[in-house]
Parts: sequence; C-alpha cells; structure tokens
Amino acid sequence: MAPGATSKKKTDDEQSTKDSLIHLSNPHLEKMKDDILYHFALGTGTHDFPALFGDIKFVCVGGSPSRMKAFTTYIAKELGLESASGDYPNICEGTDRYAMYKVGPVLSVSHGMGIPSIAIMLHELIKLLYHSKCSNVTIIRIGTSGGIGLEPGSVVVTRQSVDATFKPQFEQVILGKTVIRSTNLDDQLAKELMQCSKEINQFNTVIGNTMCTLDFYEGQARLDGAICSYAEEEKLKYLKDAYDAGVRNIEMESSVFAALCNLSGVRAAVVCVTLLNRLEGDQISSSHDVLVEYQQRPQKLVGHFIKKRLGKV
Ligand code: R2B
Ligand code: URA
Repeated sequence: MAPGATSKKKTDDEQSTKDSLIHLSNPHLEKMKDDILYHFALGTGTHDFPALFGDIKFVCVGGSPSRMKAFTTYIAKELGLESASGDYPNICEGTDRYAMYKVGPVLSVSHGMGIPSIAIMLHELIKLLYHSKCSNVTIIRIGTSGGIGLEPGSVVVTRQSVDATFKPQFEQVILGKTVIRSTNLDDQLAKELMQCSKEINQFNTVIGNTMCTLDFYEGQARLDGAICSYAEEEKLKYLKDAYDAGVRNIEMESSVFAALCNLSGVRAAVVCVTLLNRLEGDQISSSHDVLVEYQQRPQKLVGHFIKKRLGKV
C-alpha cells in the first residue's frame, strides 16, 4: 500500500475515534483540578476513572436500583462474564441516590423517577464517561411505561420523545430563560433494536413516539390520582389525540435523556415495556409475577443487541 494511503487511513481512524468521544459542552470544567460527582460518591481526585471505566461501550440506565442490578446479573451471564461470587458490587455504595454496576464493557445505572432525577444522574454519567476517555459509547434507557392502544407487555422502541403537547422538544429554564432542546434519538440504533426484537421473537415490539410527562397522574391523564379536574371523555380524547400524533407509550424521563445525550454526541435509544393499555384503564393491576416478566423484556432485547454488537450471537 502506498505510504500516503496508510497515513490517510490512520487519519480517518483518528478522526472517527475523535468523533465518537464524549463531547462536553462546558468550558468551565477544563479549569477544575478535580471533579466531584457528588451523587455517585465518586471523584477524579479519589478514583482512577480511565482505569475503572475506560473500557465501557454500553450504558444501560433504568429507574430502579434492583432492576439495574438484575440487568447486570443477566448480561454477565449472557456475555459469559459472571463473577465467581455471583454478586456484583454497587460502585456507588457511598451514596443511596443512585446505584451503579459494571460487568465487562457494560455499565448499568439507576436514575430514579422523573426528569430532575435522571437529569442529575446524566450530567454526572456523561462527565464520568468523559473523564474516563470512553469512546464509541451507546446509551440505552430500559424502562416501564403506559401503552396507548397496545397489548400490555408490548415493548416500544422510541422514535421521538415528545412532550405533553406532542412536540419533540425538552424545555429547560436556564438563567430564567426557557431554552428548547431537541429530543431526537438515533434512527439507526432504533432500527437495529427493532431487528433484534425480530430475531428474539418473544414479544410484540413496535417503534413509536414516547410521551414524556412531568407527573404520573394528572400529567398522564389518569382518573385515579388524589386530584382530578377532568371527565373520562376528556381523558380519552387526549390519549386518542396522542395516539394520532404517533405516541405509543408514556413515561417520565425520555425527553431530557434524549436532549442530554444529543448535546453530548452519544448515540442513545429508549426501550420501554408497556405495563397496561391506557385506553382501557389507569391502575396497574397485573400480578407481581407478570410485571416482573414484563420488566425483563427490555433487558432481553437490549441483552441481545449487546451480544450481537460484541459478536457473541
Ligand atoms: C416509568 O415508570 C415510572 C413511574 O411509575 C417512571 O419513572 C417512568 O418513566
Ligand atoms: N410508567 C409511567 O410513567 N406510566 C405508566 O402508566 C406506567 C409506568
């Protein structure tokens, strides 16, 4: 090969590694000697981030600490990376705000409920990946949701996260001014996940818009909260309007998740199981065992995706 060709290839590789690094849109961070990730109880002055986290390629986030631990146990088995003890330590054991587990290239982090909780976690997670010099990272939220017009237990891969007025945007008030951020997700990644679902062929999976709300009750047009000022017909009209706008499920974190991943140049996807069909009711009344099995569905789908990416299927 001509010398010029080799050096061109290297330049392309260097460029693509650079493109796939985490992008931090904060000039102030460069001036800080150490960075304390308070809600993770981790810091660059006390922990060797590149050694601890530098090999991460997949980050899975979900609301509940126990679900994220269960995902870690599952993916460890799937990848043949089980620990001798069968247990996985919580990397954030110095705090009870969030839980974090790592097995091989897969990091699993809980984020609690709602936009403020996941936003705080994501700021610290994105900095953690940056300080660790991670490249080519894919982040997937695996969660639960209420479905619209879908059989309970169906899984929705999000095309676009929309707000409660069906707009694909996230509004953040910064210095007293409203800033609107895009909630686009990675189309190619969503397609890959749909393909994975076809391959495992175990449950109904659709691609659709996900409505992200600020509340579980009035914010999601429920009739069973402590307060409700609308009639059942109004609720159903709103949910049908949402369906007509392409919404197939409702949850509470996807908009800020999409916005922050976009701004950081990280490929991201949202995969949520629907626990009920909101056109039929509001209460989540399936048995514990049924709900546990439903919650394993996004884990199975994303587990297959990770195995495929790693060439293990
Ligand atoms: C799904 O489930 C939670 C509410 O029950 C919330 O975190 C969400 O997005
Ligand atoms: N999570 C939600 O946010 N809404 C539901 O209806 C179910 C789970």
